[in-house]
Amino acid sequence: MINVIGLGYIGLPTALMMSTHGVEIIGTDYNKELVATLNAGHTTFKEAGLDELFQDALKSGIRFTTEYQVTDTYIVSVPTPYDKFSKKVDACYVIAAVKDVLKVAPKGATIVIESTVSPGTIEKFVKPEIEAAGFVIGEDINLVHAPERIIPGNMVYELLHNNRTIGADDKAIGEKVKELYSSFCQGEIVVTDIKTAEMTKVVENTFRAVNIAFANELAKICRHDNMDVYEIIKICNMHPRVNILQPGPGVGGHCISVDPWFLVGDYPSLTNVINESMKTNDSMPDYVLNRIYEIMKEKGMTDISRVGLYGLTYKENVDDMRESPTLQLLESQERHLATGLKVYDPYIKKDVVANQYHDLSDFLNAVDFVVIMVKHNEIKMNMDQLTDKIVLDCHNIIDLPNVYHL
Ligand code: SAJ
Repeated sequence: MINVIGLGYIGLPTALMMSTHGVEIIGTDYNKELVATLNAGHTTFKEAGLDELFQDALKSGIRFTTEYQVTDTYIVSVPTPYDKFSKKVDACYVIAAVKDVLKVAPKGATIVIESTVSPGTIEKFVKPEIEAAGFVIGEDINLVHAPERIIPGNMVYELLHNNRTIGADDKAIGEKVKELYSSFCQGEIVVTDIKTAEMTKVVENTFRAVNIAFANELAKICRHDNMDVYEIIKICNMHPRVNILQPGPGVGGHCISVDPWFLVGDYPSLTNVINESMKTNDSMPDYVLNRIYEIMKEKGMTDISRVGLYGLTYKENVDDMRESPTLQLLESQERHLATGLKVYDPYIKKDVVANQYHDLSDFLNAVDFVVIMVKHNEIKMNMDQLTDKIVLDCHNIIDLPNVYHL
């Protein structure tokens, strides 16, 4: 039996996937409300295919509880935020989960950490906890790092098909855990050591952050000299060895906007490109706010309450708002002691910010100027409703004349 600790965006789908592939699973989370929701037969977030997977896992016998189980294998998938001041990874949730596991784990148990951590975190912070509890690593407790790679919006497919990395300092244990993940994973599974696995995960997300920053910087250069960044990227990408990403209103989510900071925090004098890239991405919500101001001035608009932000989530077609550029923009607006921007997102049913709408038509009736912050399919399908609006399209998806861009 496997005890999956942490039933959030990664732990829940992973637990469900294993359960539907013949592995006996008990999911544990300290959040009583979350466990109650799952036990009442409901998932806790929206994701394509998740509800079906959940129902299948229930039939396969998955159970959810707040209690840690006595078993031989634990998978820890709890959040790893970064410390806003030092930029270093904050492994407090991982450490707390491991400590709780150690209270019940029998000798010989394996703890697999899925949470993203910076290179050396397991050595520096997790191993000492295990030793302090009186266990000998490699004899009493085996440690493995198995970072996930699934993308919100396509999690179920990617869980099945992505290649994976297993980090274990004891090769035989690595192979054993590889076998466990092979129960459902159809991709290639590479076994390496723990520190290499930690680094690969952070590097993958850093690669993307740096490349998005490059696209964002190009958007700024092109705006400055009145060039079409999208046309330029399109042409450049016809070169066989060039593949530029797309500029946007900022980078959100819990991965690409967070993980690269771990490297900046740990290697401050060696991370110039990464540091500048993160600052470039973080500057985008403010840049959009400035574009709104410029366009309002050009159009002779003075009433900010006639401007609406379309989209609150960190990216399209998900209900996840973590580190969302829209929230960053609203915070920046407040810091400038201004308020009044209207907001709407089809995926956010609860009131989370001021002046939030829950119906597209009501929202559009209330504004003259729409800023496309997120490219949800809904707005692509309702483009005709924007013909009489001023539009700032931060994703180049609205095919109408008179649309402004980043
Ligand atoms: N974005 C751009 N321009 C682009 C692509 C993305 O501005 O060309 C923005 C998006 O709008 C969004 C952010 O970047 O705000 C991140 O979105 P994403 O869809 O690229 O990635 P995430 O954060 O949802 O998921 C990433 C994935 N990592 C990589 O692609 C290297 C995923 O595979 C990881 O599992 C996940 O992080 C994670 O958990 O680490």
